Amino acid sequence: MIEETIISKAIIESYLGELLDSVESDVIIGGGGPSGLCASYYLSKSGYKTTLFERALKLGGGMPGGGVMFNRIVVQNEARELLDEFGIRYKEYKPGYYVANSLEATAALTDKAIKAGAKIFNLMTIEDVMVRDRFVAGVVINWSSVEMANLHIDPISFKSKVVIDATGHPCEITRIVENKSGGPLLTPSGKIEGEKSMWAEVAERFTIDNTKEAYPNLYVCGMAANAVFGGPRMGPIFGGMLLSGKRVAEIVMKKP
Ligand code: 48H
Repeated sequence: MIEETIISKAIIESYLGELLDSVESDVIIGGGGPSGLCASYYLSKSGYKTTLFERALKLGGGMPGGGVMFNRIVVQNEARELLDEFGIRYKEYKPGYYVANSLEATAALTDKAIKAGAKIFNLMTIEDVMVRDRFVAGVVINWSSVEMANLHIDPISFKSKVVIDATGHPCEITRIVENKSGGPLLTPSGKIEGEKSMWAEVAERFTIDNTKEAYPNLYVCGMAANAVFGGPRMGPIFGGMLLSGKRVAEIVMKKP
């Protein structure tokens, strides 16, 4: 015999328990694309209480779509060890260029992050941040369906020592801080510098070099790093996204 109300209670209790526990975290990550998932894996694996909010139903951001909807990604030599770490299979296409299935890559990143202990909430949008005397102290979230239906429903707040903006091209969290905090960002102009046109080689290096603090306690990784600090885009090569996710985790772990 199967009792439907037991199914309901199991889902509600299990989900709400995790949500309640995540109201205070060490690190909150906005965005579950490759860089955010990778960061959540390394932070959780090292014992950091890590919560990730993803607006969409499914994780992976721009990764599952590969290049022009061909579900393949390319990863360069420098990031090959990350493919091994996540158990993502690949083939060498030309020396130094590895091609992988983008669906397998997305699934592997998600699986490893959750099993390492990251608490991942999909269908939730970060619509604001908490700022205290010029540092970020957490995020303000609402159901993505509320945002999509344009309903006037107040959000709730989640606190953390660090927030990571992994929202990709739109760099949404940093944009909120820029618009509302009243203080300059830690960029050359004090504002979002803006993403530049495609130049894969420069862009891949730029992502890693600019994975850093953009405002006190707010770090950027992945495509958001290029958008915030003014780097080019790179197309469907994903090594920089993975390396940036790992790097932001390392930087946060070194933070006093
Ligand atoms: C909650 C949000 C919010 C919000 C957005 O775009 P992503 O895949 O980001 P990255 O940086 O990990 O990877 C970038 C890569 O996919 C890419 O676009 C590349 C390599 N482009 C190169 C090129 O030339 O175009 O993922 C960001 C995620 C998405 O899933 C969004 O839904 C989510 O963030 N998101 N989640 N609250 N306010 N904003």
